[in-house]
Amino acid sequence: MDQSSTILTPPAEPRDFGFYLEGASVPAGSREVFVRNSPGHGVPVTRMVKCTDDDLDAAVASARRAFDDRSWSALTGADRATILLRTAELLRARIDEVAYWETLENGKPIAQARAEVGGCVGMFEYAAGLARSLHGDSFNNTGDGALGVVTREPIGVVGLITPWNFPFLILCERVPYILAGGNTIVAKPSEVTSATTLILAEILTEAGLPAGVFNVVTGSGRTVGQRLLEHMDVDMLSFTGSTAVGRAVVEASGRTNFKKLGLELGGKNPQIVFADADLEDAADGVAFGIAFNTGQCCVSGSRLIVERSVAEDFGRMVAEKLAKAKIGDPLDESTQIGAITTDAQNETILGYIEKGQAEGATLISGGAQPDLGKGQYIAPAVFTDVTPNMAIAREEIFGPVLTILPFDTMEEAISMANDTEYGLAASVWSKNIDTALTVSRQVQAGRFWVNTTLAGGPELPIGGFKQSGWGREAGIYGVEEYTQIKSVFIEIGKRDHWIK
Ligand code: TXE
Repeated sequence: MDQSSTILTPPAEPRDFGFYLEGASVPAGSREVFVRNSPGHGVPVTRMVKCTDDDLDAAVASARRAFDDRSWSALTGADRATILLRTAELLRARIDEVAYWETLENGKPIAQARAEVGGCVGMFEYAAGLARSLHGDSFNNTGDGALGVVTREPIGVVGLITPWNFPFLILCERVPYILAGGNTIVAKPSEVTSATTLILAEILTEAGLPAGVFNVVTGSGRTVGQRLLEHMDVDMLSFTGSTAVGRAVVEASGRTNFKKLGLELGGKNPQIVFADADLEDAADGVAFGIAFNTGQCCVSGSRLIVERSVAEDFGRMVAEKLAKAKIGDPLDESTQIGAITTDAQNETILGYIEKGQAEGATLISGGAQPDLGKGQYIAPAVFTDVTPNMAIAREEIFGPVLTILPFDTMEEAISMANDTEYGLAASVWSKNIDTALTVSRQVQAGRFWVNTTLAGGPELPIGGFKQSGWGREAGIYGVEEYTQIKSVFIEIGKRDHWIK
């Protein structure tokens, strides 16, 4: 790759990646491989191993052994922190490289990918602090004859299934916290975006993570993914992806060993804009919230709920902003909106744009497919004349499609915001503190933004209310999810005998 020019280019030949077992990369050998084409360029960029059932079993066995031999879980928090900090350092030195492969497989703009990977460095640094500060509790209100101690124990082998929209960011919102808690991991990245998970495996080994603590299997969700869900030797599973597969995850756990689950699923997130907001800021925020990552974002602000008195003007302001955002080659530094990641997702989004019009909504801007001579792109679409029952207003599209619904009172805005099976994220835009705080208290969402959107950091937990998921990732809450509590009751001195 030529890092010196402004526009990088895809590799001349696809790069081969092995899967990752026992602290080393395993080449394909006689196994089948699959090729990933860059959605922004339409050329092959990576080749991955189609892991077999035996490979998955070997990865779980590797994680099991590394957990049971206590080479990781019995380290001091300080020693675990040292390795997490070294990982952060090594990752910082490889930001450009990780961002390059992320962009090639996912289609997101390179500048955005670089910022995401930079953010991941902070996840490892923060989790290092948590490894040192994680602690239990004690109860000395038990009289002089006893002491109660509560310890936080790792859960064991954690399966980690991640999607293609933020392959590295979603991984790093989980891995450092899982490791900080003393667990071992078998990761199964999305089949279309596995490269950066495999690069992280290399970095972790170089940082000194014991062999077998972090393993990666590549391949399809229906084969190796499903086997990971059902595996009797996996103690917990963290899944991020579609609601449909989320259901399969819950069923598999119930059918097998009741493994603990963490789920981050879909969203249909409201952006509530009041007439007293700074409308310039709000228009920029709403445009960013729907077009960032081409709307392929579980926390995209896809439902604009705006006070009627400003609805028409504000809709126009957002449409004008979006029309100015630069759609282009994801490897171009100046690109703001990149490619749609998969052919299937491209079809889904175009299907919804058609359906919206067929249902009677008015497309006021976007929706076309700019011809860049390569790759697949969609200009952000904005719909007015939307009713709450239309599919475009209810279903997660996972693309740059914004629906506008006007409201008259705050109560109505809150009830429209909550009129969804999901509860992942929401934003309010208002300069009235009472309005902003009342809405923030009453909207059902795991993440809430006031006068901003899609913001956060390693300290802040991530997760959903309602059908958007179970549990929380990141922050102190994230590491606690990957621990279990043991209570120890200690008797001091001579026992008072039951049988005299
Ligand atoms: O997701 P899948 P897809 C939503 C979004 C999108 C839709 C479909 O609406 O349009 O899901 O995307 C693995 N057992 N989100 O089809 O299939 C798969 O290999 C075990 C929301 O890509 O859920 C991948 O690693 N694993 C979302 C991961 O699950 C299985 C992010 C996600 O893929 C499996 C992505 C199985 N049976 C999509 N089937 C969010 N919340 O951010 C698939 N997988």
